[in-house]
Amino acid sequence: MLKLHYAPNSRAERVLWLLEELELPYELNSMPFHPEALKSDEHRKRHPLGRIPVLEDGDVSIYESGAIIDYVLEKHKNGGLKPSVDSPEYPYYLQWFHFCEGMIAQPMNTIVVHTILLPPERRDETVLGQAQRLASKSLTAIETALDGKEYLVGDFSGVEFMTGHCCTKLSDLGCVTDEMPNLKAYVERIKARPAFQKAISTT
Ligand SMILES: N[C@@H](CCC(=O)N[C@@H](CS)C(=O)NCC(=O)O)C(=O)O
Repeated sequence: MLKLHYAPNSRAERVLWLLEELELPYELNSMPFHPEALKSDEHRKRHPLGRIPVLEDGDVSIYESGAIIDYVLEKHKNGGLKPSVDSPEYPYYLQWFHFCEGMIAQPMNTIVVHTILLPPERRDETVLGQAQRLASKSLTAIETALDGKEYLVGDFSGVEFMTGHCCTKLSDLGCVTDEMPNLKAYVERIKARPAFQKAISTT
């Protein structure tokens, strides 16, 4: 049985959404998003930095959301929800899959820190502005890529659990503007999926 170590409103939603979308049986260890749980000795044995998500599958215990998603698709979906290596779409699948942690996650974290987590007197407008500009450039690239398309690479694919999930979070943070109609529709399309709704409402 798969076991997901999870906290609400975090990257662990990506994996929960995937498991729900694939209708795989799983056990959920939902932890509070708090150092007491995440930095405990017990959880540091699963993840040396005390982070989530972590997925256990028998003797396997793996972290990094992208690695987990790729692992589950290969191991439990026989490579489904991703183009085959020979497909012309494959390089773009890899590109958009990695765009999430490579380009969007860092400015998104900074925006969360400087608009929500830090008390107002410690927020830095310069740092926030830089992050917002980088996020906006990345979102504009996605907006262009979505022209005439419902999903980033062919039909609904593994990319959505990564870059698609980031887009929903940046939309919630007010970074998806009226100048990004393709992206707005994409976010709505993702948010309408029952498996996504189940994942984001799980506490
Ligand atoms: N690149 C990692 C990032 C993992 C990560 O930073 N997770 C956050 C939640 S979104 C976390 O556990 N933060 C707790 C902390 O920083 O103490 C991944 O994609 O899994």
